[in-house]
Amino acid sequence: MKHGFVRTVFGVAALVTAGCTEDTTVADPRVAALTFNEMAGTGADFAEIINTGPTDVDVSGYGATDSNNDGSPRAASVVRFPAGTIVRAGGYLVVMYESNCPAGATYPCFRCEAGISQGSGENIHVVNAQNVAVRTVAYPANGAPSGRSLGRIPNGTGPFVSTVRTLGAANSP
Ligand SMILES: [Ca+2]
Repeated sequence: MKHGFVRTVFGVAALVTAGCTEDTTVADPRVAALTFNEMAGTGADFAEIINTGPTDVDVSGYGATDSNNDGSPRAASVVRFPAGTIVRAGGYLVVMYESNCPAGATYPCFRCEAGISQGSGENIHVVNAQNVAVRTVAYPANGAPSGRSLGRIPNGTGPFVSTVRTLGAANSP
């Protein structure tokens, strides 16, 4: 069971637990152009990250994970991005949660050995080498029905709405 997230504002997660509010991300200029862009907690769970900037971003040594019950990054589940992992300018990185990466993926794709909680929702994170969250998004309970996803429209910048699954590609309503 996962509890605790409430809302996220572009990389600054406001975590409300038992009446207190806590930031779960740190400022990190290296990943400033990255944002969660699409996610699903059903079907093959995944999260897509987009590089909205004009230059490639090297995320070697960073990682992705799900959350502890308090919404913080779960260190035990971190999948580490290996040396040479680059999110191209305007490009994508996909993390599959307890699911395999699509065959023939042309974008960086990694498998995290934890699922995204569809029933109760949870925070999902990009973490730095110290497992501190540098990007966090709250996947809401039942955020996407089976076969669909929750993605930003317009792609990369808009609010999260119901979308078709477009792993490693621009979102579509
Ligand atoms: Ca997409």
